[in-house]
Amino acid sequence: MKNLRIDGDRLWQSLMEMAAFGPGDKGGNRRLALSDEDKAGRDCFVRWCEAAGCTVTVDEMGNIFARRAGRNDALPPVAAGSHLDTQPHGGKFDGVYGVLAGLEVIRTLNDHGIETEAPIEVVVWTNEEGARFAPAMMGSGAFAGVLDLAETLARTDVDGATVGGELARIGYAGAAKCGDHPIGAFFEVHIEQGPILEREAKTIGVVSGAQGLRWIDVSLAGRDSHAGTTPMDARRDALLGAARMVEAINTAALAHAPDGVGTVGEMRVSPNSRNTIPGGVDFTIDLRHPQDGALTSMADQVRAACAKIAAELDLALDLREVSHIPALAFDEGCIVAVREAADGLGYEHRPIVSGAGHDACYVARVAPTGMVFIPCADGLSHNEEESAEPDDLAAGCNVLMHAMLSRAAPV
Ligand code: HGY
Ligand code: MN
Ligand code: MN
Repeated sequence: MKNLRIDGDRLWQSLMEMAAFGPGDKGGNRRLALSDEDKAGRDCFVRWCEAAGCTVTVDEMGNIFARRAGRNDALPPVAAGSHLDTQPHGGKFDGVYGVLAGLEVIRTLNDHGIETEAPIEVVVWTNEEGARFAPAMMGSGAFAGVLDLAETLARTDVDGATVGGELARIGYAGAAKCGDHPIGAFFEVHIEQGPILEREAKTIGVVSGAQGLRWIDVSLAGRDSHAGTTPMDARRDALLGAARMVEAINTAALAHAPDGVGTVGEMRVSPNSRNTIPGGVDFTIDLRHPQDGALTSMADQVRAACAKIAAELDLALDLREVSHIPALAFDEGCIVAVREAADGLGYEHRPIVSGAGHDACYVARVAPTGMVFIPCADGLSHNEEESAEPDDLAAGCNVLMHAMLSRAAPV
């Protein structure tokens, strides 16, 4: 069994075929959650899994579970998985790699006629990115019982479409009860989305945990008025307030260096007319830190700064926390399984904490969970130029397979 290897060419080919669904303008992908492009990718994945002999079930949140039977189907499955949805300017590997690596494990076990005691599953979690519908990691969050299902299905995008309505429209409003699906162990393989593995020439990151995350939505209300006739001291300029708050958020992150990070990624200005002083601005805040205490301190500093700026400019301020995922440690047994698989395969590896959020962060609440990282070029992700080496993709998939087999007991 220890000489078992996946088919790296087939894995690469499947990644390139999946990349055809929702191509971006610069070689990456735009496959927003529950869009027609996401449906096309999902349908393709389901076809591939059924062709590999899997039975496929879909739950109320659109999470897809492709199951390869084990000798004892009463045992909870050992699962791999990630997400197929992408950022608006996404790459070909973020999320997709974890899904198709899981399928490649199943295809390899089929090729070699290997039976396992426990079933093997591959999971596609709905809306990991949170780009179209906030919050992120929505499907896995509802599965883990952290996000309320009804509230999640009612979340809307900027055009007012709801998660539930879009799931029904693309045919993935499944019958299975979300969360009523025991998992024996879950492993997610993912590109690092940062520079460490590449910089240190390590093939595998043995992920010990993930940093904490807070997402806050901000609405500012001033007063629309004429850009030419309104004196400077008579304005209630919401965009001026937002600009100062963006600077304050950056200052709060830097004040918690070297690990604190803060970003304003989305902003909508109203009425967005060049000769009207903006009376309304909505924007998003993304704060992260490996220590929860420091993350809270950053958030407190940001809230205080926003309140002060709003008062100075006579703006109404509404702050809404839409997501708070505390820093977490993965299951020690799964971490060891990943490390021992990397050792057994002879890959250079190092322990690493994830800077990004992942579905594994929520699944870890309900099942023993581990992650495997591989390098990506320049540590770049959430960018169409995201790329990874075929050999690294194959190495991560081999580690995934052997870590899974260590828990699924091949017979
Ligand atoms: O935001 C994240 O960390 C993930 O890529 N959705
Ligand atoms: Mn991802
Ligand atoms: Mn991502």
